[in-house]
Order: sequence, then structure tokens, then C-alpha cells
Amino acid sequence: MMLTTKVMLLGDMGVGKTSILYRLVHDRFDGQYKTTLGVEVLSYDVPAPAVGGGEPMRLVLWDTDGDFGTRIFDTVYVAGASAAIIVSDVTRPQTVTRMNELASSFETRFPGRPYKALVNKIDLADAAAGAVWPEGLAQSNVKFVSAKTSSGIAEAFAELAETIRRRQF
Ligand SMILES: Nc1nc2c(ncn2[C@@H]2O[C@H](COP(=O)(O)OP(=O)(O)OP(=O)(O)O)[C@@H](O)[C@H]2O)c(=O)[nH]1
Ligand SMILES: [Mg+2]
Repeated sequence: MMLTTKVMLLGDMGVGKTSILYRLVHDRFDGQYKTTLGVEVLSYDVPAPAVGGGEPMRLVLWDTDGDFGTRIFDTVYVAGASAAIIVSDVTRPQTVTRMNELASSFETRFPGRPYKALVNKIDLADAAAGAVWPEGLAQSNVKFVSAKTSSGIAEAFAELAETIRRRQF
């Protein structure tokens, strides 16, 4: 049986959570903004690693409405989460602050469970000249990505799956 694991997608409104999943699952990008209402669930199978063996892994991805903020941790949606992808927008520093808050709430709620912090929209990095490095997060946990160009997206989920696999949640 394939290892199946629940992953929360967290982050402020409009940072690109849904776009990241759309790129990951359908390899497409849509420039129009359609906000997520509540929560949507979809699934993605991470291929088996090219080296070192191991099975493919099914990620059940819970795409949340950015409006929840840290209140998401007071809802039933987070029950049984094995890991999280926490997203910010490189052009909006306050979303990086929010990403840090969500990361520490996740660590408090689920001690030891892995997460990755993705700074999205890196294709717009010129517009974000002077954007702050997400302080307080371990460097190995942070990745700069773009749902628009697909840069770093598949790798981020493969790395998270690898961490989950090693810890066997
Ligand atoms: N340039 C650029 N735009 C992006 C990128 N990712 C998302 N967007 C745009 O940003 C807007 C918001 O993207 P969404 O994926 O809907 O954001 P979200 O985090 O799901 O938002 P909520 O569901 O409201 O919380 C859309 O217009 C996207 O096209 C990216 O990597 N680069
Ligand atoms: Mg969304």
C-alpha cells in the first residue's frame, strides 16, 4: 500500500498556495486570482526517488483560505496533519512575517513534524528588491520558488516527502 500523508498548505491571502498546487498537479499556471473559500483537498503522488530506492508517496494536500491566518490551528482542518508547506510572497514583506508566525504555530501544535517555508513569486524578485530574508527560520527550511515559471516547486515537494519518509509519519 502506498504511504499516504496529509500536508497543510498555509500562508497569507494571495501568496500563491493554490497556484503552487495547480503547477504541481497540472503543470499549469493561471494569472487570474480566484480566492479559495474554506478548504480544498487534492492529491499528488511524489515519484519514487531516482537513487536510493523507496516507494512513491501520496500527499493529500489541504489547500486553505489565507483568511484563516493562525486561527487555522483552532479548526478541525489541521487534525492529523503530518507536514506543512507554508507560503509567502516575495513582493510583500508582511506575508513573510506571517509565514514565520504560521511556522512557529505549526511547530507548537505539531512538535517535530516537518514543514517547508516557500517564498513564492521569485519571478518578480526585481519588484521585491530589498525584501527581507525570513529571519528565524532554519535556512534549510526556506526555498525561493515561482508557481509561474515552476522554478523549485516539484523539488520542494520531493524534499518534503523525503523528510517525511525518513521520519515515517
Ligand atoms: N508573478 C507571479 N504571480 C503568481 C505566482 N503565484 C501566484 N501568482 C498570482 O497571485 C495571485 C494569487 O494566487 P493564488 O494561488 O490564488 O493565491 P492563494 O494563496 O491561493 O490565495 P487565497 O486562496 O486567497 O488564500 C494570482 O493572481 C496568481 O496568478 C508566481 O509565482 N508569480
Ligand atoms: Mg487559494
